[in-house]
Amino acid sequence: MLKKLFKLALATSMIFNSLSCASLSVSAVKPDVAVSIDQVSVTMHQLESSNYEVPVFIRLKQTENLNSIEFGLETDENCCFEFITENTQAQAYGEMLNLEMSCVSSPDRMNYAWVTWAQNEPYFYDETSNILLAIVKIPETAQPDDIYYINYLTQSPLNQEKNHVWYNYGTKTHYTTDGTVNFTNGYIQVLEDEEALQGDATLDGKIDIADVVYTTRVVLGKDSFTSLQIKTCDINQNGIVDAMDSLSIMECVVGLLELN
Ligand SMILES: [Ca+2]
Repeated sequence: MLKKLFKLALATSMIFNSLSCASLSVSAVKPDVAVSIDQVSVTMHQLESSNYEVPVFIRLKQTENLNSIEFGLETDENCCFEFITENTQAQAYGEMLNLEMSCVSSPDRMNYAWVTWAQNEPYFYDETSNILLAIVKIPETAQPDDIYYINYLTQSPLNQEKNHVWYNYGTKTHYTTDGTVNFTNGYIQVLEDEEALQGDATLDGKIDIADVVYTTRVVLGKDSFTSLQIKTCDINQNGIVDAMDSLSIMECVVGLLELN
């Protein structure tokens, strides 16, 4: 739960950082909306560290005064949407606008979500990017070179074909459903682990006292390693990380032993 809250806080700050105000423009031209789903690469080590949960951003950009849009998201049947942001706020002209986003995922179809995006403020002539965060859990059997697709859908939960986009024109609310949606599908690609230095428990590219402390905590059962960390810290290659390995890393730090 704490991890999810942290991810939410991180995503919220990214959303605020990515929002921008552009100049006013009023037009009767049919607006375009672009929905793009991130194409993400993760290493096996990153997957193990994040419990196979991968953050994916869904970015929505409007060119005119969009009122609302609905669309579906579907990922591989072996994956599920663990979490999708449900509400956020955007800043325009120095004011906060409420952007309501609700997501419905079906208990028997966890790899599917229906997104409803709407803004409370009816007159909004701005070019803005809005971002949804989805946490996609991929199977723990994932292997390097696996690809899990995340696709944009127009099919609603009731299996209706729906491409629902509402706009305002001028100063009167006038809804239409014939705008254009340009979409880019996303994916999660699994990569081989990067090479790590022997003894680099923290995987930060250098061997120092932090690696000794981390390894000692693992030896004492107060912390844990992923398989990549075990591989890189099992200095005497006896299959486990123990006090002898911790000592070897210490000797490396003080210059008594060369590990790499
Ligand atoms: Ca290190």
